[in-house]
Amino acid sequence: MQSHMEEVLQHLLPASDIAPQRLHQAMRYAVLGGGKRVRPLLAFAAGEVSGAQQSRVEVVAAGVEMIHVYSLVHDDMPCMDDDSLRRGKPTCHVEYDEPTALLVGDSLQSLAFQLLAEFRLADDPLEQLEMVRFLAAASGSRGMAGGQAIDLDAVGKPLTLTELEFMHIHKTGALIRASVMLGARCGDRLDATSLERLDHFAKRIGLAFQVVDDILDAESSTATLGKTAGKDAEQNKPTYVSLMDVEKARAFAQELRFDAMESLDVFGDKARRLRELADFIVFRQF
Ligand code: GRG
Repeated sequence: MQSHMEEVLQHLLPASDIAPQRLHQAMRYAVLGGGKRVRPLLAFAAGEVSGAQQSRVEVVAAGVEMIHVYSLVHDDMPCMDDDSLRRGKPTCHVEYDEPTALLVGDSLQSLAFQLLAEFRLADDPLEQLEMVRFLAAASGSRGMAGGQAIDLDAVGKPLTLTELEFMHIHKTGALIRASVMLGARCGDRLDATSLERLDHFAKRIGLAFQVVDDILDAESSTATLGKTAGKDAEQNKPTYVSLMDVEKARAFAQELRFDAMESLDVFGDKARRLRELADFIVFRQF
């Protein structure tokens, strides 16, 4: 599935010989050839729950990955996290330059919404409009970008666990939730209970993703992660490891996994791939 996603992204990104070539090359550099593709995989797995057509989920999967990559490119810039390594290669502004990286992020965000408007994702156009709205809300100031603002504001400040959770629900959780909910909405209409169960799964696994990310940042090497390890402690950032210690953070990730899995019970075997992904998110080493 990951290699199929690579082909989909190759195809949906502007070709590198189309003007402006340098911007298109940089967009392709940032998106292609790296990353775990967790969000696209979640969209495909959620689409299995509702019997979604693969061609529809592909567009949603590409859209959420483009928003995600835009956030990584901007996050790595000197005005934010100032990092030089991402997905095992130089960050976009290091490989190209800062203005180009800024435009890469801007253009990927626009392209994501262009794709969601351009291709048929649902039989009912109003349902499709709601999907576009959902992704916009998840990405903006009351979702991912807002979470980033809270994060930037929190550096060096003591946060409570509740405040930390609030930040992550926005910064990482919102887009993970959008990946699951939009993937599912590409298929047959699900009843309110099923949508609520899926949403609960997405929220729990989104938080688990972040708890594990904090553990890996504290315990893994830069080579394994493909991005600079140990930055949280170096920058005095509040994390689940700094607030709880590693063992408690591990136990919390397991609790979240258990809760997430339980919410999939109603879907039986249709949620098999979502369960596999939940395991991947919690047990991953990179
Ligand atoms: C700049 C608007 C704006 C938002 C930035 C998501 C984010 C907000 C910044 C990314 C920096 C970061 C370390 C976030 C916490 C966890 C996270 C989202 C890690 C990266 O996601 P992965 O592990 O990355 O899915 P890959 O490279 O595998 O896609």
